Amino acid sequence: PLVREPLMARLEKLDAKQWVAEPTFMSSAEGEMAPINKPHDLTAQVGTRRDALDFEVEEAIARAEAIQPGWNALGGEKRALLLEAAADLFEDHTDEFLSLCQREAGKTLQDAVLELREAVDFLRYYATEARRLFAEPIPLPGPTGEENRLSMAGRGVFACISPWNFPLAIFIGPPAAALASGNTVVAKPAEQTPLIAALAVELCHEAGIPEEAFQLLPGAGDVGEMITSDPRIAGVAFTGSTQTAQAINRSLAGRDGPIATFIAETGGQNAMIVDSTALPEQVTRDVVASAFQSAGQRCSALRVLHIQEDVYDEMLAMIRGAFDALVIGNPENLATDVGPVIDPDAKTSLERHIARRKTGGSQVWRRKLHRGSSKGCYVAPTIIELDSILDLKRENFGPVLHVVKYKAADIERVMEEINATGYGLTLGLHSRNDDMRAFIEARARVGNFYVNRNQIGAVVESQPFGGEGLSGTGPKAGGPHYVARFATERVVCIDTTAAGGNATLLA
Ligand code: UN1
Repeated sequence: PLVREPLMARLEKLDAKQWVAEPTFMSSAEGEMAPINKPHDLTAQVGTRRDALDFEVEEAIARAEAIQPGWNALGGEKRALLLEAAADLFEDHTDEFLSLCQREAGKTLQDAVLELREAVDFLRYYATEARRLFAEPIPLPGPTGEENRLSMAGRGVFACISPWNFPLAIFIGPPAAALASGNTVVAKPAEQTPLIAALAVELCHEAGIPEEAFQLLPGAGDVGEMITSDPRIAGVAFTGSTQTAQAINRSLAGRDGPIATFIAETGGQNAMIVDSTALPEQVTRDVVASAFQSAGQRCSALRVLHIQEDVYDEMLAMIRGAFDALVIGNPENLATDVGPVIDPDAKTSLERHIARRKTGGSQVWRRKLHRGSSKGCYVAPTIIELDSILDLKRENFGPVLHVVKYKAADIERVMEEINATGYGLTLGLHSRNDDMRAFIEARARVGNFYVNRNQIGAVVESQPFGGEGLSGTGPKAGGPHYVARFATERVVCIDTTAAGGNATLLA
């Protein structure tokens, strides 16, 4: 009896469980319950979601606003303890989170484990940051007779809008930072993955974070739009597409009231450069992981591989060999490397892109899909040859790798083209030439530059993550400046001379 059931058996038992996502404060209103199905089997239901109604959004913000001063007054240490208690509860619910990552988001077990790890790391790291930044006011210099100090406080109510590709880690990271800073939060998860978000919020409440301070508002873009256009929202932390970030930016600019803080982490057109000094086995391993892990559904994922002409045929042959060995299938099977994409729309848009490149005359290699794949949203992993990264007009968010051949003499132009995409998220380099590394590093305009390794899987605190340009506003998630961006600074200046300096001047 002391031997615990193996993980896979425990997860299998959870397969029957139906989950529900609803607004934190449910009204008696009868909203429509929408089914959430597995991306890899659209006939299998995981649970239901009820979107927040307009008046529920309205009331949620009012509640969050009312409790914010009290939450802020708790101080950094107490807020840190609550976030750490939530992290402990997340770990206690490992099975449920892994099961939901697989069933609701179509993640492989490996991805699900990494996702939970990252969520817990965010909670613990931002708790540490709450202690560091919100402890005692910082004394500032000044002349004798003047006392100056600076302290940090929450801004008010933060809206956190998160994507389906990291339905737990990126759902919880920005709210954890906002809460750490003394803000209260209304969180809208992606419409595809509200169930895992609902469990995360529930556990935060169980840990002692007041329900009013962290509320869930499930819904699609209209709910997000209603939240961000509300002048009571002091800041928005958004992760998702560049287009949506631009729309939120316009909406924030157009509203009356306080100037909102905007933190956005968006898309990429991520490149890797492989020169003739690179180690082929290492390149193969890292290219395949960067392009196809998580079915390419990471904003950090490699999209355009640039290989030096001298080694192009050899490298591509090895990469194609590893590509041909990828196991595509049900993410609930342990052996699977590549699972489904998130939904039918994602599949359609990727298939359209691939078809267009084929018609345009590009060389295209595709894997065959497994039997039974038509029940789910599978896109066969694909490699496409291109002349230039600038042939791509937008991010293709899935298991599609583009390959460009370049001549050593053209490396300057290659870097110019990569920068000309306007995105600036991740860049990879495989080279054993230190001069080449210095050359690329000096020209790279990306948030995260990875050398001789894969270019995904940034670790909280070790590799703070986030881009520039079309890829986002910074600051870097999981880095030392992130939590501070959710806060406001207040300076108190006291005249400590007996009569008071101004009084003396006026006399
Ligand atoms: C995202 O995909 O939205 O480094 C960003 C990584 C992850 C990327 C998260 N932290 O792969």
